[in-house]
Amino acid sequence: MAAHSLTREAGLQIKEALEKSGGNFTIAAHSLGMNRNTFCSRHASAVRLGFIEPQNQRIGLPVQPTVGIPAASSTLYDADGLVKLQWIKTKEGRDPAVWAEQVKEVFANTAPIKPVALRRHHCNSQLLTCYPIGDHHVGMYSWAEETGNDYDIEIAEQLLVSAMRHLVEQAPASERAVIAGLGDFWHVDNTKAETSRSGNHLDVHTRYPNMVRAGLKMLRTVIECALTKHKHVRVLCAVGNHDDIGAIWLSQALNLLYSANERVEVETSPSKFHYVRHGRTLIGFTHGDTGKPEKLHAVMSVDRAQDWGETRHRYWLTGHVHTRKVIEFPGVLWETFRVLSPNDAWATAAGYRSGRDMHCIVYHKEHGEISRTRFDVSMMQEVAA
Ligand SMILES: [Mn+2]
Repeated sequence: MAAHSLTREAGLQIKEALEKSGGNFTIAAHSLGMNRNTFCSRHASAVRLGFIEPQNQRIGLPVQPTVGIPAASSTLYDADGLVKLQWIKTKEGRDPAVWAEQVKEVFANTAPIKPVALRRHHCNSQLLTCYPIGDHHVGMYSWAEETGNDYDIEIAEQLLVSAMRHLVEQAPASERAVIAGLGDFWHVDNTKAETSRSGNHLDVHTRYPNMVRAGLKMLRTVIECALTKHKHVRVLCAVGNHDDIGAIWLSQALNLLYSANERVEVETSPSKFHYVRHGRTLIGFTHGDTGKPEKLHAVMSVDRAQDWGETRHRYWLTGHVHTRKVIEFPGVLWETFRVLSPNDAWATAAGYRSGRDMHCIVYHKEHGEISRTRFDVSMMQEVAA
């Protein structure tokens, strides 16, 4: 080891390292085995001492590697913070060219890493992707000046189709998919703009037949979107408190529409509760207007006693309250979802305020829910663009 001020050789070494690195101080410093700060201060000294011309400091030809490896340095600064004097300690180092040859030899005897094959086919059959559609209230009219957001059959379609396109794009190519209407797909249940259950008169955007046409069209787009990614698509439309009748004929209509398509299965059971089993995963679907959350795990265990015993991951997916909530009960995780549709005037006045989104959830045969993707209504314009 020898301590000395910055020699011409050391200055030129700095210059060469910088030229070889293409002007990158970090790379140049590393090539000389020193940290960047040391390199920078030595570079400043070299410039100050005239070994490096400031205007040419980043221009030059590649040079031969050197064996002088700097080990440490001490710098004396003047009152202005400029480098006044510098001592550099060097030690014998390996010639980088020799070192490079040694590294090459090491890797020459190493087998190249083979790209990992995407076990798509095997992987896909393990997964099921679920697209729960929260209360979409097709046919509802909402006026932004009154409620903060506009809503009509066109906006209903744009929202649902945008959400589905985004979610399908993000979803894995699972073999199975479930499109689960969680109820209240329709806003009204008769031509008098009322629900059939309670006779409440509601704000509607259009005539009932026009609502039906728009709703079927958007659901057809949603199903066909899912078919671009998933081999088997199951569709279920839970009965809500707004569409006691509408949900029934909707299931029947979709079943007829896809009767010739072996890849689509539409559930036509008039039950309030629907179940899908996927390996050791069991998912229940219901609107949520009947059967309190704390009662549903018992409902599932009775309705699907054998499935209950053979599964380990159980879920209830529900709608109705237009807000997100997850509760874990013994043996089952209950969840209720937000919706894409905005509040109508009644809900706005009643003080309901929730975010608006749609999820797609991926379930594994052995491990239950493993991932999910969320579409926020604010993403609609981006997806449409
Ligand atoms: Mn409802």
